[in-house]
Amino acid sequence: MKISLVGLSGCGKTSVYSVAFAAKRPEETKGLAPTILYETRRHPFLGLQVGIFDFGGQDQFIKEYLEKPEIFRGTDVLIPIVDLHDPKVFNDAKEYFLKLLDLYRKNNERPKIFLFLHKYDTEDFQKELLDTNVKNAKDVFLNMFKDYDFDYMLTSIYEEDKLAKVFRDILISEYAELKAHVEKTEKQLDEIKAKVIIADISGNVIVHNVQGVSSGLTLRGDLRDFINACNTIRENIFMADSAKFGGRDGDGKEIELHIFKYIISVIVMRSGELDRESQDKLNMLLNDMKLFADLIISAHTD
Ligand SMILES: Nc1nc2c(ncn2[C@@H]2O[C@H](COP(=O)(O)OP(=O)(O)OP(=O)(O)O)[C@@H](O)[C@H]2O)c(=O)[nH]1
Ligand SMILES: [Mg+2]
Repeated sequence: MKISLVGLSGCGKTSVYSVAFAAKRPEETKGLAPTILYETRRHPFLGLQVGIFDFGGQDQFIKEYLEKPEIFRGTDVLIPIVDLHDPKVFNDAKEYFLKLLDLYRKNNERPKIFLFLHKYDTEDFQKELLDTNVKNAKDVFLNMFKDYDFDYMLTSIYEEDKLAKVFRDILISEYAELKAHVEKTEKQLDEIKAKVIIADISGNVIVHNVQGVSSGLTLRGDLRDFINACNTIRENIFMADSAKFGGRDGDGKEIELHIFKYIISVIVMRSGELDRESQDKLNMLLNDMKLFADLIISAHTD
């Protein structure tokens, strides 16, 4: 799967990548240098190799790409990014996007498009201006993508959890049935009185009910290490595609890790026994995740 991030210089493409996928804190992006030409990164997600192309937005590079359109070829998801703090260049951005759409038309390609109306925050910016800019941006950009499978969202690197969810939803949009499944799981989690984290085996968080366990899509390092270690045991010692691991201290604190089909991991943390209802719900959730893993595997083999 190829995702292309496009937009004018300074609109926030590399920052979006860094916060959503590379566990950077938003403040750390303040010193980012402009991207030269373009950068590609590979990111495994639910067993799928995702290629993220970050196209530097300085004029000379845009000019270069538009002359060598092959590098945009094969894009499954196009993410045009608009800087809501810089309305002066809305029209320049629009012109760039129109040229890109022209290229795709010539190539006979039709990527899905998710427009980010970005920097939707008041970090070094006035609240009153922000709302005006959103309105103007909608006027300028919303009707140019109507021939496409299109959606738009208000994004900010200062809302990391929301940004991670936006990407999670974009990534699972490739699998038709998964989205409903994830939404159901989100509801189920609210009703279980234990801490539960559902991630893939590479440590991308998909759903959780614990604060502060992820940075963007990336699960906290210690828990990622735990999954990695258990996954190695699963593969080398159990030689099974699914397995369960657990740990407990003297005071009844417990952690449990379920791996389903070498793709999905569910971490459950609790202190003491769960009440009956939560336990039932947890069992249902685990069953569901087993199905979820099956769905992913069959989507891969299609
Ligand atoms: N307030 C705010 N600032 C942001 C946001 N995203 C990025 N920035 C800032 O915007 C500046 C430029 O970000 P970059 O990610 O380097 O921009 P870029 O689109 O990659 O630019 P080029 O590589 O030149 O195309 C940095 O100072 C970021 O901290 C956001 O959501 N809100
Ligand atoms: Mg950049």
